[in-house]
Amino acid sequence: MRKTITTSLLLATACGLTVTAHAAEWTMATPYGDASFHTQNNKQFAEDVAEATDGELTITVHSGGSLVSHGEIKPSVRRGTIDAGEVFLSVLSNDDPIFEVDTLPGVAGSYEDAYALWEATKPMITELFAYEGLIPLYAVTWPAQGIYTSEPLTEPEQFEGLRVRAPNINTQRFVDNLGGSPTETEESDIPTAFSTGRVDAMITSSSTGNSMAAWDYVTDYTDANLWLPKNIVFISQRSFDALDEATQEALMEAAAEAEKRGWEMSREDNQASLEALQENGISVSEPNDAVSEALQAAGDKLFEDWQSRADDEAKQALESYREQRDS
Ligand code: PCA
Repeated sequence: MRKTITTSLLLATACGLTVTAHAAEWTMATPYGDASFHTQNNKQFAEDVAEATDGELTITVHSGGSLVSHGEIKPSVRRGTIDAGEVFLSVLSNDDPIFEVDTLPGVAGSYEDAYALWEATKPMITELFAYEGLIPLYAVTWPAQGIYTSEPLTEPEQFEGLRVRAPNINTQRFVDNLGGSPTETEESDIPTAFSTGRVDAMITSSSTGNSMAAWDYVTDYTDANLWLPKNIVFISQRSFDALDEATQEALMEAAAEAEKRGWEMSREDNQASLEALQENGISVSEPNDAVSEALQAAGDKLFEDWQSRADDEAKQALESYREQRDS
């Protein structure tokens, strides 16, 4: 884009014309497919930005990992290959444990609490992104995570050796704690993982179960309300700085709207997806006492492990969330 501006300015100067800079055209990559409410929200955000800026800034959303793979999205925005990206926040946990605070059982088990957790951890997350020349635009939660199996989950022993698909490292640890055998698999690879027999079960939300047609592979969904993990959408500071002030403002306003809308969409999608799962033959239930106890024990271990890795700033952010939640 910068090249285009330079060329047109040079041409215009050579011809003795005055011009205003060309409109900015951004690319945004997300690992999630068009059926995901996150992608729909991002596309709405792009439309809002184009409208609010009169086309001064247009954003093309490339979904389903079609432009850049999940693991490459943040490095690509940092390098400036693309302008904006969306990732599952907790996949960044190797950079800092604060990024996986929303995948710990028992920390935030409702939409209200999950949002309060986001507010309490946002300053630290924003600061860490800023070190890398990145600006978070908005974060939106998935519905609570549960467990998909191909038989009713009634006893903790069923986890022994169960090959469970997990979307991030923390979920893999959780499966390990339960005695299962975790495999990290991208959302878009779920159908292949099941059809090739690589996994027997998966941990994800009602939404992903619905958009990935879980009924083709499993029969039961245990709605265990494990945790509400977020996606984060971010841009490069460099791309932002290249915009004029009015465009920057319009962008940030649309981002605030997208965050609000996204959390609403998540709630609605959870309801609609739970219904769709059942309409398609999946039996949805809550965990019984024995299974709940096992999940609790695995979660406690996960939390201890997190505490041993998190620094004081991360622990402080969690503490301030708890104070606010309990006040
Ligand atoms: N769907 C995504 C992330 C969490 C979720 O609910 C996935 O399973 O990959």
